[in-house]
Amino acid sequence: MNSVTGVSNSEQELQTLLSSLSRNNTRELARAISLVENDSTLNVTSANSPARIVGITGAPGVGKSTTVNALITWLRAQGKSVAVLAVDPSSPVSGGALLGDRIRLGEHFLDSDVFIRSIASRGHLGGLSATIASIINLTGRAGFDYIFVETVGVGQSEVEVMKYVETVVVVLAPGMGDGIQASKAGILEIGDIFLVNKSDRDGARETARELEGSLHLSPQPSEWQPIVLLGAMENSVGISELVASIEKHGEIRK
Ligand SMILES: Nc1nc2c(ncn2[C@@H]2O[C@H](COP(=O)(O)OP(=O)(O)O)[C@@H](O)[C@H]2O)c(=O)[nH]1
Ligand SMILES: [Mg+2]
Repeated sequence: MNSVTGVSNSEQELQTLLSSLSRNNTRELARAISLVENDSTLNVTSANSPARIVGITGAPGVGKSTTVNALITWLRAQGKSVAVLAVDPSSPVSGGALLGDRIRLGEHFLDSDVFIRSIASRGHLGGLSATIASIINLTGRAGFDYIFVETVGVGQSEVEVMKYVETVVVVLAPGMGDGIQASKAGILEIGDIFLVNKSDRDGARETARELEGSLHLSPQPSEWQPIVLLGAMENSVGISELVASIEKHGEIRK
């Protein structure tokens, strides 16, 4: 704490970093994120960034990270810059799941237009929500075209995190009882786009059909009807449809 201004050292450092945040200086972005992560009194507002902010959620193993990887590859080919925030609300330190993601996303680590960051929550639910909002805003201020927020699973914390994105993509896979899991967690209500991944496996079409059935049962918001897509993200099958749907939803949200 500065005894004259009453401003904490981390607040001061954050203000300095904010004035120079850019895509070309991800070291400063990373530092700013750490400050916000470690001090829940620090808040960063959005500053109207043009970034598309997209949540990727779904049960473990359905292929969320594989989907993010396919999205990065596709968007980079279009010259877009991409940030990925991998949120693990349950773990105080980055666990095995995120380590696996790191390896999978490894091919993008040397690309300066790709920023990948794991976010582990040290606090409780409310703390995480405030923190994730600030971190998304920081990343937006750094000027990325796309910000993907990937969660590790489906649960109340994930639903909470998805309040801070514009477009929610729910990933499911055949034969995992995900539909049931997702509906229990309240994920079905918040999804804008449903991706039934692993369409190379048996049962994907059935899962998509069941999903469409259950979506029609819930009351729909007016301007956007949730859509169900099939894909096999390991081979980027269906990636152009996924990007097109994300774009379309983004335009409606503007
Ligand atoms: N058969 C098949 N497997 C996939 C596909 N996409 C991902 N997987 C596999 O599913 C597993 C979990 O993927 P991951 O992206 O880590 O899932 P996450 O836990 O939701 O992030 C990995 O072994 C992937 O290789 C796909 O399109 N088809
Ligand atoms: Mg993952």
